[in-house]
Amino acid sequence: MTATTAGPPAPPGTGASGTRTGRRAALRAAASRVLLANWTGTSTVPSHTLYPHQWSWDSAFIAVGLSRLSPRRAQRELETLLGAQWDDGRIPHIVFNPAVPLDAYFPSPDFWRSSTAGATAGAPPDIETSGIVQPPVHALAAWLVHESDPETSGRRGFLERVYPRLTAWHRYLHTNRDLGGAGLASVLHPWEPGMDNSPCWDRPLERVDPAPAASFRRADLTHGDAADRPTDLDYGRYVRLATDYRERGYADTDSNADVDTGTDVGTRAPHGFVVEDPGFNAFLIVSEHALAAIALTLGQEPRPHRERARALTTALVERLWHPEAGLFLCRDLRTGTPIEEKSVAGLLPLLVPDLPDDVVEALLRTASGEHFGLGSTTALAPSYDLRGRSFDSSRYWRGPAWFNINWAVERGLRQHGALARADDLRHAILSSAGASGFAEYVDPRTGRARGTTDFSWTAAVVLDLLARTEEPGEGGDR
Ligand code: 9WN
Repeated sequence: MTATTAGPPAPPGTGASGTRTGRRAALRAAASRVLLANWTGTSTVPSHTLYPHQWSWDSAFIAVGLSRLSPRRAQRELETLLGAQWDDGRIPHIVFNPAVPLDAYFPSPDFWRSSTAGATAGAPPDIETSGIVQPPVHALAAWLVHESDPETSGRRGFLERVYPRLTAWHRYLHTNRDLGGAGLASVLHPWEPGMDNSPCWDRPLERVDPAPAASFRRADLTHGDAADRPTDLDYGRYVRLATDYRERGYADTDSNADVDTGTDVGTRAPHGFVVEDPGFNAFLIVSEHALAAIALTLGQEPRPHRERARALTTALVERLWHPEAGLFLCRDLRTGTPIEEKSVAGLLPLLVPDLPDDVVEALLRTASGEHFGLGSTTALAPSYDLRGRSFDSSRYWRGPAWFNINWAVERGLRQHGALARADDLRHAILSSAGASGFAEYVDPRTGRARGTTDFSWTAAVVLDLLARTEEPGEGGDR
């Protein structure tokens, strides 16, 4: 696959403004080419080689970037995804393209069997999807897509169409997925928080019996370097958890079971893996605020969304904040204990607007401290603790820096008034994304591209950040 090399934009204030503007235009053109090439006619693949279908949270980030190119296409991206929503409200993490051969990606539709195994949970009969979910970035994305061009959005009735589906999605998370009983949404598979092989999952996964290696065939190693990807043992466990969920008809709780067995979740939720993740819940809170903004625009009542966002914020701090660690930690609901690993997911609550001041101050210190090194030893936030015993600068979510996550951290820094740091991070994202050929992820110390290139959300966040960065004559909207 050809890397699209735009070259980094010149640092702020250097060189002739014409040169800098020219470089920004080249970067924008290169990012646009990636998204146009990855468009299938109704949605965008993350990568034609490694991920040849539609992914849930990818589409949310992609829609935000697409809105800078074509608001109509951005709306279509989200509406295609929402078209595969289940009757119980869940938005599946993959919507399969029937034209793509089964062996192009594993687990394929014949593994998930959503239209049959998921029928009781309300899976659509005519579209094949996975049965698990991904972080709820969608309402935030819908709001940003609307904001980028309110006129087209209003004319097409975009918010009217997506609002009921987005509220159903949140209702699913607030009810079916409140397995800890404190209001937070739980994840049932390491793919659900989007950070598949994070060291946070090592302990909870030890309890899961891996499916035998001979029972499935990975497709990812055909396109990716094994050193950049999860191990076979990880995959065996992913397959076991997904198989068990499918065999239970993708039911989130077991209504026949006794309620309390001493752990956080008891037997109500008979899943091998049940975790409260701060990143997943931070996106849920921000998206709940976005639903309030959407409701207000549509002349509906925003208060229930605001109240839910407030209640979730309180639960997030009470359950997952750990002052001695200086960040939020995941909570393993099978044991009722925090997972003592520092993941960038623990910094993502910076996205949440009304956190206590001492929490914000501690998060800002942790982001630039020895564990994440943001602005000191690293230009982009790594996915995992630089000093952690499982840190690996190449392997997927065990260290590499990811562009969607850094986009979110940038928003969080800006929101909490750390403007100079947000500007530096914005510049680092633009520079590294272009120089790496829009890599899926990069080594946080060297910036070397890892995973695949021409990756959609990397291009998308570039388009969004370029549009937000004011340049004389370009009409940015910061
Ligand atoms: C499993 C598509 C997805 C991202 C995830 C990322 C990776 C899939 C995989 O790719 O996960 O969902 O096959 O490894 O971890 O965040 O949404 O880009």
